[in-house]
Amino acid sequence: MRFTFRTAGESHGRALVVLVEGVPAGLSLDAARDIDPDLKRRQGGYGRGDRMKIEQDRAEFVAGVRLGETLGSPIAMLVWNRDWENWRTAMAYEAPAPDASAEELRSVHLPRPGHADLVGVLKYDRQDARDILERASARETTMRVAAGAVAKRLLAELGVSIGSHIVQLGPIVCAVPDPLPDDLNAAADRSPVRVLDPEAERRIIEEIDATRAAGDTLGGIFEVVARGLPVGLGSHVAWDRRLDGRLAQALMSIQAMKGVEIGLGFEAARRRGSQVHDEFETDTAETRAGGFHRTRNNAGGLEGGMTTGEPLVVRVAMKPLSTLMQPLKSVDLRTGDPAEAIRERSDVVALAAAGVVGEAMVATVLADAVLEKFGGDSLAELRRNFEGYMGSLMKRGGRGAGDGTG
Ligand code: EPS
Repeated sequence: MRFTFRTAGESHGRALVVLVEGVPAGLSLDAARDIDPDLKRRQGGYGRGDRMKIEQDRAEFVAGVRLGETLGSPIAMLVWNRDWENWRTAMAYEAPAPDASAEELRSVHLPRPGHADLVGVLKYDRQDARDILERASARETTMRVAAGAVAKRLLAELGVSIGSHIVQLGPIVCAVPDPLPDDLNAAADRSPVRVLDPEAERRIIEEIDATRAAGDTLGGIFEVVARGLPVGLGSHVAWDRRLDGRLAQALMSIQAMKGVEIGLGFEAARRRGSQVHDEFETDTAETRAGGFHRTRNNAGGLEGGMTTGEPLVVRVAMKPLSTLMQPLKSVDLRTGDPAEAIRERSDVVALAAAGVVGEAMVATVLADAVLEKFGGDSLAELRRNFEGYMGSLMKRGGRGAGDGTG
């Protein structure tokens, strides 16, 4: 059994949908309790545009859940776009009236540098870049977050929790407390820019205001941390089973992400081995890590493409949003003449939201790795398989070789 999902939906279409497969039967799941809080977190953050005043994303189940529990069947969810009311003509499913104007259809002929607009119209042979940007829009991440919330619910049953925070916005680097707060999301969500450094928070808000005034945009870096993972998710035996690669793919697939670091990341390349690798000690209290402890976690919770039992720590770099109110040079697709890119309503920065999307993508990869290792058609079966593995790890009791009975 594997955890997979597929989203569909255009930014100003009628609704966004997602189909989630692989969730075992018997998982308690409630949209208002388990999905909507993350949808709301994704809509927040200082620097978002006016669209977020229109939308109040709420998930509705349309399949796979009955009487508050999963059935083991595909789970289908839907979020209505409230803005659709304002886009009924431009985003109609039917062919337009012969006299419909480009304005009415909100056609886009001035592609934005950095966006999917230009390459998309060439590749898909479209005249109107709206046919591309509606799907390329990060509004799609709403349903990634919905799928991720289901994955988080499943992982929580095994004692795994996932949180995120912002570590850099534009040029401003945040101090990161060590250790991180136990409830990372509760702490980060108290900040309008989801940082754990009040001094940096003040400077970040100033930077966002100045950037907005200049008609420009910002990016930055967020960090996702997953705690409570058992040792041994993923595998060293095949390239496509290595968890580091799977995480990087999932995170890089988020709109506007340009880099992924695990643990020390690029910094490891600048140091000697002795300053990088985490030494081992036995520690029977470290049950999730199989009775071993690492003196530090530079590896970010992964060795050989497998979880170590230490916290998983991943950082992701986001480029500045490509819709600028002070537009960059472009070309009119109808004439080939030089022009300014369109000024669609947009955000100045969406990094706080991106961190929530990052949590969701990490959750889906980890849920998949859990199902790959432990399987089970029901939650009870998954739990038995998980506990059997944890029990046999503890029989080894921090010894390098098992006694053959475990
Ligand atoms: C986006 C442009 C803005 C953002 C949108 C992503 O939307 P609009 O064009 O409707 O103002 O608000 O993000 C969301 C709608 C969202 O839910 O995150 C874009 O072009 O990518």
